[in-house]
Amino acid sequence: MDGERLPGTQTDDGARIVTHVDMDCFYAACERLREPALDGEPLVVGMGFEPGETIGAVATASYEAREYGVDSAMAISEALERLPRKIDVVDDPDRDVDEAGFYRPVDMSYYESVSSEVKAILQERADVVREVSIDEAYLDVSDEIRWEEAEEWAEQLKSDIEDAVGVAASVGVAPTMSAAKVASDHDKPDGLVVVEPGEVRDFFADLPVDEVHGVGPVTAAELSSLGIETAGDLADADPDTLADRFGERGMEIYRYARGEDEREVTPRGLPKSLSRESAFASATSDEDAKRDRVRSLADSVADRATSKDALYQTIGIKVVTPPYDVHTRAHSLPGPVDEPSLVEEVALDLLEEFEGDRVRKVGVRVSKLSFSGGDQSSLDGFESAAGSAESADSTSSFERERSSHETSPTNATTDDGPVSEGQASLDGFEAMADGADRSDDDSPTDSTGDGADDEAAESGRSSEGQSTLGEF
Ligand code: TTP
Ligand code: CA
Repeated sequence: MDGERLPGTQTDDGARIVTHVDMDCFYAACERLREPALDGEPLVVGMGFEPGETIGAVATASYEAREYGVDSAMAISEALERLPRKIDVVDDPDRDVDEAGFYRPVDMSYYESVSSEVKAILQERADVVREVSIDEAYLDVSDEIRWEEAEEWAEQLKSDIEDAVGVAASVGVAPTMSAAKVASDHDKPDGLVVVEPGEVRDFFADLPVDEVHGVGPVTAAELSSLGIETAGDLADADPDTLADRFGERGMEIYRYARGEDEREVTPRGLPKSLSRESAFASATSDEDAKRDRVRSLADSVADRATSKDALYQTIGIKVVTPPYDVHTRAHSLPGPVDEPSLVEEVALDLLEEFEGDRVRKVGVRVSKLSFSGGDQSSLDGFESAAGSAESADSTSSFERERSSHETSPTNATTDDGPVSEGQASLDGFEAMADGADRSDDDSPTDSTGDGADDEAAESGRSSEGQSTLGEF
């Protein structure tokens, strides 16, 4: 335990809110998606499962198969000993078919397509997303949420992924990347662990030392020989001894065990859309409150787009009415723009349809994004700007919610599909959009300012966008 710090002293105002998302038995989950009969069955995915084939390795095993001792990287021959193939035992009266499993070969392109659906949702949820593998990403959500909201937010993220894509994620939220990773692993599968600033040392105290980020089995054995069995032991160990024994890496794992990790989540991958939403304390039909909130969210989303050098072609809103009916409406412009005032104006116009309705929650989204300028390298993009512009966003929660709940989708559009125009009050859009300079000579802002905007949204405080209302 920590004798040097008082509880809560890690909670400085600068503590980031880092989320680590890691899909559960990912390849197996993908196989189950297209073959639901595999649900609940021991399932092994890997190479070398052709009849008679014993060469190869396990890529992953479902949690049911792990109970038989089958796990990633195990030789196929060993996996088959522990868990025979059902097909091999089904006609053998001496073998128990219930103690056998299903084997499927790896199909990377399919897993990648499922992964990109998950990543689209993640990119929508945070300004800063670092995709680190096919089934894993870090999100810095410091500007999106407050610690008090972290659990509910993470729960929502998990259920949105599950509903939209059909695969389960484990999520960890913590003030550092290393702690968030440990947190996401801690309660797998279907885990959700939030470790607030000031709780990190307590959280780590009793964990086996090999759960610390960067501690593998070999290091764990060496640490054990020093009497260090838990992460708490490591945090309390003599740093000089660790440095002598393990060099710089010794100091690194020592710091991680103490909840100290200066690494920042840096983005990788380009978002498909940007959105922000905000709930009212209780459902309201106060038109000013609804409009103020939408205005703040629109400003916030437009700021994020500007800060990411993103142009958008579709602007939409989400309105949640009691009990929990989700309505989305969107309008597409003739071309991509970076026009914050337009985001607000379109959002407010779309909101008019809900005049008189009691509303629990509102959201604003820009989509059909393109990244035609600015510092592409800062986004570390794998995708070309053009590729991004073409990307459909049909897996976003906005789209999903619309398709599953929307009552009258007259004005709705998919990001890549044709738009049903015809809102009289939107006349003049084309002229405005055409008039908007499609080049990107708006210089990007350094800071997103999202946190401030969120606060504005939460408090119902209107923002400076008020003046543009007159132009409508
Ligand atoms: P992991 O996230 O390590 O494992 P997982 O998602 O299967 O299971 P968990 O619930 O514990 O997170 O790896 C992600 C995918 O990467 C996994 O589904 C298959 C692939 N993989 C391999 O192909 N070989 C390996 O040795 C490992 C570890 C993973
Ligand atoms: Ca995983």
